[in-house]
Order: sequence, then structure tokens, then C-alpha cells
Amino acid sequence: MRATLVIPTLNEGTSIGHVIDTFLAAAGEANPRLFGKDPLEWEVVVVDGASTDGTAEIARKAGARVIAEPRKGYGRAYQTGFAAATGEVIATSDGDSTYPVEEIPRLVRLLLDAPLDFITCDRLTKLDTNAMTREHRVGNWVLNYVIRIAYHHYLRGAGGALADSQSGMWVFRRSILDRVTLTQDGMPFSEELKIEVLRNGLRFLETPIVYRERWGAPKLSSWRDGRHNLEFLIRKRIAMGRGGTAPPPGAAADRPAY
Ligand SMILES: Nc1nc2c(ncn2[C@@H]2O[C@H](COP(=O)(O)OP(=O)(O)O)[C@@H](O)[C@H]2O)c(=O)[nH]1
Ligand SMILES: [Mg+2]
Repeated sequence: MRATLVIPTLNEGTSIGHVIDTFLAAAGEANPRLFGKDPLEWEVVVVDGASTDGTAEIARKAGARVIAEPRKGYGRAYQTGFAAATGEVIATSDGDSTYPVEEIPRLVRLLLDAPLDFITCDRLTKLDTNAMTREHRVGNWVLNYVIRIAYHHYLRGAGGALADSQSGMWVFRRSILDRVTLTQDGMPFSEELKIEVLRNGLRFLETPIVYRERWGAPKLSSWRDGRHNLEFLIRKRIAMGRGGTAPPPGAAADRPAY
């Protein structure tokens, strides 16, 4: 079975080589142990946003297919990466060495066996507080709280709440991309994807992982991105409340066809 790991990068030259090496070593080791006669054939797709620190070359040397996506945004990078992915299963990670990419093969096994449609990794339950700034932790708490209250009706598939609505490590079946409406080019993409999976009644699991301290400078601004994420949650909930599945205001007009 083919599988794709998609990683968005913006100047992650200090860590991207390590992330890809760690992942490919784990994937190679896990294949005979977890997948036997049907090994996963992995491709790593790095969607690079005009990095100036050699990220693209380092990623290519480490074995990734690099796609240049000069348009700004975390969500934009993922929309481009998903459209380019050839795997039946897609996994994701930041390029900053925070996520335990070595866990991905085990999560794919779980996705196929359970069976599930979408797994998201929860950073907060086991969080070492050094791995996240206080602003970031408070912001996450506020967003999770708002989702629990405002989206209560839609969270049955997640047991009533999301522990970590902003997590960026997911493992899912490519086929779900035909069922969800993804419109966000920026950081709200992460919460949009999870809400869409739940809203459509897809088989969902949130599972705790160990999240590590970042290598290199953060690209997220806690307050600005936190505010955008909050505004998006409110706009989307209002649109859903009207019974509409139409994209909320600000949706990208040029969404790729999956
Ligand atoms: N291609 C691309 N990648 C981005 C952009 N903004 C952030 N990223 C990448 O997306 C991932 C998540 O960003 P990060 O700063 O780690 O956010 P945080 O983990 O929420 O603090 C990282 O690998 C970034 O390099 C962008 O505009 N374009
Ligand atoms: Mg990160």
C-alpha cells in the first residue's frame, strides 16, 4: 500500500533532515514487524514555502519530494501537499522536530485495523511544559474550551471534547478528502479539518503523543494566530448553525480538487 507523509516547511533547515531521517528509519524498521507481506511504500512530500535557509535542498537530499508553494500559509501548504500525495494513507507532521514521527507506522496499523478514518495526535495530555510557551498553552486551552461549548453537538464522535484542537500530526485515509470541505489557508486549517471530520460522522480517534521542544524559530504568532483561529471557529459555527455547509467567508476560491 502506498502512503504519504506530508510536511509543510518554512525555514526548517536545522531540523527537516532529522525529521525525514527519523521517519524513514522508523518506517523501514516497522514494515516487516507491522505490515509483513504488504509493506507500506512511503513517499515523503515536503511543501516548502520559499525557505531561504536551504530547507528544500536538505529535504531533497534526505529523500523527500519537494514541492515549492510560494503562497503563504500552513493550510495552503497542506492543501497543496494533499493534492500532490499519491498514498492511500496520508500522515502529517511539522518540520520542526516537535512531533514523534517514529510513531506514524504504528498509527497507520491502528487506522487500518480499528478501522478508523482519521487519527489526530494530542500533544497536551502528556505535555512537558518546556515544549510549549505559556501563551501557546493558554491559547490552546481557550480554543479547546470554545470548541467544547460551541461545537458540542458535533463532538459525539470525539467523546464530547477535543483535547488538542490545534495539533498538526494526523494519520488518515486519503478517501476522507472527498467528504470534508477545507477552505482555510492559514493556521485555522488544523481545527477546520478536525471539525469537518467530526461533522461528517467519520471514524475519529484522538490519541496522546509526546511532543518535544521545537528546533528553530516558531512561525506561529500566539496572539495573532490565536485570534484568527478563534474568529474562524465562531464564523464556521454560525454558518453551520444556519444549516449551511457552504465555506465560511474568506474561503479560498482556488481550492484544489482532491
Ligand atoms: N509551506 C509553508 N509552511 C509553513 C508556513 N507557516 C508555517 N509553516 C510550517 O508549518 C509547520 C507548523 O508551523 P509552526 O511554526 O511549527 O507552528 P506551531 O507548531 O503551531 O507552533 C512548520 O513545519 C512550519 O515550518 C507557510 O506559510 N508555508
Ligand atoms: Mg510546530
